[in-house]
Amino acid sequence: GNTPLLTRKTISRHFSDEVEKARNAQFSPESVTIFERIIKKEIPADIIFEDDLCLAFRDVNPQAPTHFLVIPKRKIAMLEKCEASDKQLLGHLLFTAAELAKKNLRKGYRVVINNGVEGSQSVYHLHIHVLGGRQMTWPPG
Ligand code: TR5
Repeated sequence: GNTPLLTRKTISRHFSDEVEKARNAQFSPESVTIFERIIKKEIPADIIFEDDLCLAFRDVNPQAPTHFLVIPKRKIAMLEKCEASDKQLLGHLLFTAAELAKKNLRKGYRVVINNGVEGSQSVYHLHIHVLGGRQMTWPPG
């Protein structure tokens, strides 16, 4: 009857595609992620900033009118894998996010790092989300 369909609909309302992706994503230290391929320019991306240490590009599936990612060129799989020697790099990523947001998100913005399965991380190359251009709500889902 209709029950399985209803169940699926209910589930999809609770768990978005992004969460589903995150639940299926596996952290594996050796695997090459899509973001490494973007850094090497093997795959196109809408790059808005680049320097020796980091790359910023627009999210392909934006969750706000402005949604871009700031990533380190050196691979750190996830926030929990960062080490004391990464402190300066982490600061640089956050500073870069703020500099880029300053340009056109004058009314405010949200900065997010998803870590691991329950944090809904789907790409295992550290990235800072910057979202803006609409009113954000709290708490995030
Ligand atoms: O869920 P987490 O925090 O891991 O975020 C991963 C983000 O990467 C999501 O917001 C995706 O929409 C985004 N993403 C995934 C791909 C991609 C991308 N952003 C820009 N360009 C992308 N390409 C070319 N390919 C992707 N698979």
